[in-house]
Amino acid sequence: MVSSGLMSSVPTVPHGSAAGPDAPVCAASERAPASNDDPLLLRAYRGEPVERVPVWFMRQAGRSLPEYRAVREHAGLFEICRTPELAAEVTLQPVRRLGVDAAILFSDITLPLAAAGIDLEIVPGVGPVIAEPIRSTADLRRLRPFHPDEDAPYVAETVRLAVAELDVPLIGFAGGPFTLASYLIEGGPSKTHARTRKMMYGEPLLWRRLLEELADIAIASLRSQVTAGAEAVQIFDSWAGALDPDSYRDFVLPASRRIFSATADLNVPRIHFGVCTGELLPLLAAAGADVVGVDWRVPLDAARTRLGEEITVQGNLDPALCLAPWEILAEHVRAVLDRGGGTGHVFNLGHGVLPETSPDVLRRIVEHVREHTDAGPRTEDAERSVPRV
Ligand code: 1CP
Repeated sequence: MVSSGLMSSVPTVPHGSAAGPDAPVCAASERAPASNDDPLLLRAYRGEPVERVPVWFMRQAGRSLPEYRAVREHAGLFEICRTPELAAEVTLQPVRRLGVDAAILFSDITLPLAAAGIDLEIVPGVGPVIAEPIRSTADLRRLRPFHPDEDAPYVAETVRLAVAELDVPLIGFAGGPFTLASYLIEGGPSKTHARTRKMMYGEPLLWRRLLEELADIAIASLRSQVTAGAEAVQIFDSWAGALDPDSYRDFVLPASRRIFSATADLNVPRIHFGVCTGELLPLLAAAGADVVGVDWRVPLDAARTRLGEEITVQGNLDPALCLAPWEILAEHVRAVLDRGGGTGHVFNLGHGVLPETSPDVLRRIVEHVREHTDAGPRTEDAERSVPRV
């Protein structure tokens, strides 16, 4: 597994040596072709038959871990994100403690917005709060183009530091266009996204310009993370499920497609996720995703029917089950695995780890996923465990 004590053992890599969005990306032309020696996670994302189902948890780094809370006592969230040694350390913490099959970069979906000129703070107990929300064409000017090399070199450096210590893939990520637009327009977290939908329906030109800019920010950010060593990326359009399918198709899909088509040459698996997206699942795939993250509201076998066999599914245990007695939780873990069908499935929660979750429970889930799927495909699953073409 990963070694401990990253902060003392890893030499600092000079800033600014990673390629930005304009620099040539080695990934497309120089990345080794897919091979059986590739990490389990990547083979599962590609839909290949695997010896067992890989597992990681959204929000695995963070408040459920005492070692994260210890770092947080001395540094704010963005301070951690902007200090590569700290951000790499908290990226590695869950891999060491839980034995998961992937690390996820420690950052936040709103960080590139702050780096692109938006006055934004993460307020404890609230989330991202924007001093002056974007509600007009004039406001939109405050959102500058995002150049990761100059505006946020610490992200690529965090990726490099973490990857040097990891023996599992690092997943990079970016916020999806609807979710970031919602924070910018509402000025912070919202239950209804009412102002967001008001702009979407009422000022479609302004909306489209905003979403194009947000797509460009995500593209630049993802390309820079992959160039620095991320081996898969996830687009968190967490709140896109606030929309009906027609509205998503008309008002968000063009921007999502832009992100997926401008990252296709990176040749890494790209995951598309949002909560409450049962009705949107085929559209999340149509954006160009290789993998669709499914929340706990849709059983994985039903999700697969909606998505088609070409798409790998990721999920989808209800995070609240991690607070239930072990036997009940274990039964649900097995149910998720059985509905996932063994092939083309990466085990995860249906949304992020709740802060009150015990890390010991997460570790036990990892072990249980291994025990339940380790013996290779079970007889009844054998048919489904053939490669999908
Ligand atoms: O100070 C803290 O520790 C506050 C909690 C916290 C953390 C740990 C926030 C504030 N952001 C983060 C880091 C973070 N954010 C990560 C890395 C950790 C990991 O996954 O292991 C990631 C992937 C994110 C992504 C993120 N931020 C999303 C998408 C994922 C999801 O949960 O749907 C969203 C929606 C955000 C916004 C955000 N940042 C923080 C909070 C509390 C919120 C949500 C606020 C809201 O309800 O709208």
